[in-house]
Amino acid sequence: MTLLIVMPGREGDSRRLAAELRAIDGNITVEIWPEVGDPGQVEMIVAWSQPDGLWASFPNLRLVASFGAGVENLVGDSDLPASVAVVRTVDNSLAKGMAEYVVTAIAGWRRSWIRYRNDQAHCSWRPQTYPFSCTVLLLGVGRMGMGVADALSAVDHRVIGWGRTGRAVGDIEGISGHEALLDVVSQVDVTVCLLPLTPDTEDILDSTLFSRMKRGSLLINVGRGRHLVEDDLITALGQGRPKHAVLDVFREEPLPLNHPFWTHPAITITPHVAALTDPRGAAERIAENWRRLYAGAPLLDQVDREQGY
Ligand code: NDP
Ligand code: OXD
Repeated sequence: MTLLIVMPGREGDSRRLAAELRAIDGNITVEIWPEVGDPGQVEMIVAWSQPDGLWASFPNLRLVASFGAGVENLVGDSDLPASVAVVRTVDNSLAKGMAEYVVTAIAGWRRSWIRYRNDQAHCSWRPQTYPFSCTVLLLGVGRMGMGVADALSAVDHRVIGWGRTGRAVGDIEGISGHEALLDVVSQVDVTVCLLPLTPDTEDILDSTLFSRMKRGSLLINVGRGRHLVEDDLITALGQGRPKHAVLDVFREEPLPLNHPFWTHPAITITPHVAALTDPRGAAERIAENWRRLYAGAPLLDQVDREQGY
């Protein structure tokens, strides 16, 4: 029985994950694609950006683990047999990394870091005031959203969470439904997209939403590029709703050289690094799911393939 790692373009992570898995459980046979001994022995695959048509080579595949939180490339793959279970790999460091990113992005914007950097270049001393209260709307209050909410609450931001079911968690006010979203977005200083990409959430950051945003507000997209209608954002930034966008994910990655986002003064770009999966923490979760697969026990972080997340 073999556990195969299929992460083209992430050779360093693949090697480190394989080493961590072997250290945790010497009985697991770990291979790194495209080096596969006997495809018939492969029962579990850890995947990220897998090539088209991969699954057909592995007739005895039972479980696929995403090397991260997002699973849109797995649940959206009609070639993946329905009998194969899908899990996410979400260790604590992923949510902490996301919390750090969002808190940093909001602080940098509220506290004028870009302006001070420019002022420093001109030896210019120009103190700015900043708003003393801040309300943040999280689109998605799952594993990432909860970590972000805790970190924002710790610095006294008010947090509102928009989810499919709209349940309140801890101090977070919970809402659901598109009308409620359009209503609340006009009252918040920052909107953060932390949604999974599904047919229901694709293109959610569009002109309808932007037209209802508070003038001068900040948009952060750390979900997926396909949540955002790019042309709508450029028009909306021209109208100050939102005033600035921090974008970590894009429809095409890497962002093409000639893309207008690169030079837009109201857009801050990071290269899909908001939260990185740590091979060590991931290996613990993956090895546990390997054990559970053979014990017939409930899997960690199993995805509802119908629901899409
Ligand atoms: P979870 O599955 O834990 O949470 C998803 C949340 O989205 C839930 O609150 C869910 O609502 C809500 N949701 C799903 N569908 C809808 C809908 N149609 N309408 C309203 N709310 C909806 O996911 P995670 O928090 O772990 O991750 C979220 C996403 O973050 C990932 O899928 C990935 O795309 C992105 N991500 C990006 C990273 C980066 O580096 N940029 C790193 C890690 C993740 P409910 O609670 O009601 O079910
Ligand atoms: C993830 C990501 O989904 O890194 O984990 O985007």
